[in-house]
Amino acid sequence: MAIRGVKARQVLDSRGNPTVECEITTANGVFRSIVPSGASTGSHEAVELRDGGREYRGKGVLNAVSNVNSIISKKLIGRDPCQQKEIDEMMINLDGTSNRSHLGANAILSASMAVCRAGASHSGKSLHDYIASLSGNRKRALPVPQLNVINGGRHAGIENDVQEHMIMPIGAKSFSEAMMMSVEVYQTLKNMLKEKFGASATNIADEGGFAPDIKELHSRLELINSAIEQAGYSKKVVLALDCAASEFFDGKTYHIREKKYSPGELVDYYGDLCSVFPICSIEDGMAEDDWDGWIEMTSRLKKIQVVGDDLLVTNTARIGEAIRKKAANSALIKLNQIGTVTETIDAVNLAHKNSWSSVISHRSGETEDSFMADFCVGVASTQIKSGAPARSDRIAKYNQLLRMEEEGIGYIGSKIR
Ligand code: 2PG
Ligand code: MG
Repeated sequence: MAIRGVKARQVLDSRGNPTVECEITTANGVFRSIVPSGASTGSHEAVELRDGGREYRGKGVLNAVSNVNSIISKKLIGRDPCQQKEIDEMMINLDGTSNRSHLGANAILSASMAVCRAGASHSGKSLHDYIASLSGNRKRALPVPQLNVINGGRHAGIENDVQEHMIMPIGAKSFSEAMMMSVEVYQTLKNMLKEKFGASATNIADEGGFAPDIKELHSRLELINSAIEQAGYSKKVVLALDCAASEFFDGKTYHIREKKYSPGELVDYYGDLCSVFPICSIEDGMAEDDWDGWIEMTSRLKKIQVVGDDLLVTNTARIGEAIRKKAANSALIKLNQIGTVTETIDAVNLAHKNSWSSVISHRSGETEDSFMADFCVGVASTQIKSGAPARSDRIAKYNQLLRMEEEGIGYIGSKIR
């Protein structure tokens, strides 16, 4: 049951940018994986290798592809794909840097995920059951989705603004009911936007959500909340934000559109929003290195989930530091922020051991690969963030969870923390 072949190629992501696909061949068949790519990336993330130069405006990944085909493949062929941990460690050592800048996190992750799929097959398990065995998790539940219905910031070409306005169907009884409620809210919102601002307000951005140019955050939340009410799901569907605040922090002051906030004033502002709207989670409310801002936000907004994305970058050292400093109470998890399946599992386990929640997340540049949906159930994360209920790059993950529901796996519902 050894790995017989390793082949990477350059394919495209949902924004038309090149990305790495890797195929691992064993006696059981061909196992494939594709790496996603972010836009509002944290500066502490593992390095995504890009070629530079003229082709694809510098965004080609042929060097990363060649690193898989000529360097990584030599070390993988002949190995047992069930040795995920040893294989990931081997690739980390082969790279030899702390941020994967030699081989590229995109090269390493493509192989790591494809090996994981091959390992699942050779263990005779589904991918999520196999990931559960790798992570030592015995629980099975389907996560609450965080669906980004209004896209802002970098994902919609709007400067100095909150990036993601999400809905969370915590009151559903099953994952399929959760998706039905979310779709109904999304389509109600679409009609409301069209009536109020005209059809162009329903144009969509990178993560499948609408991108209306509505200046006030308050007004955007009011609209989403009215859509929830009109669809008949008050209290069953609640709100969440990803502010991506590193994008509007100048080192001292936060700038949301033309308003300015000190870190303390920004916490006041979030607190006011939470008292008016049913917001249960705020991600990246503070910038990636504003540790004092994070500590203040976590201590003052005790009732909500305070999620670190750019702050933590799926890195156990940063998650450990945030746990010690009480700088968040939840970790956003992205496989390509760190570069291997094993390190991502370690990041989730560290969060859970310290009574933090975790949210498994897509990137704004996505693909048809639904690995993260199996990963989410495998590691027992209570939430998944995969964009709006629109566009196949987003829907692929939700559809994979709908398939898992047929195995009799229940819905986590309101027990997200
Ligand atoms: C985020 C992600 C995904 P990006 O900030 O959480 O929504 O965006 O992939 O652009 O970093
Ligand atoms: Mg984020």
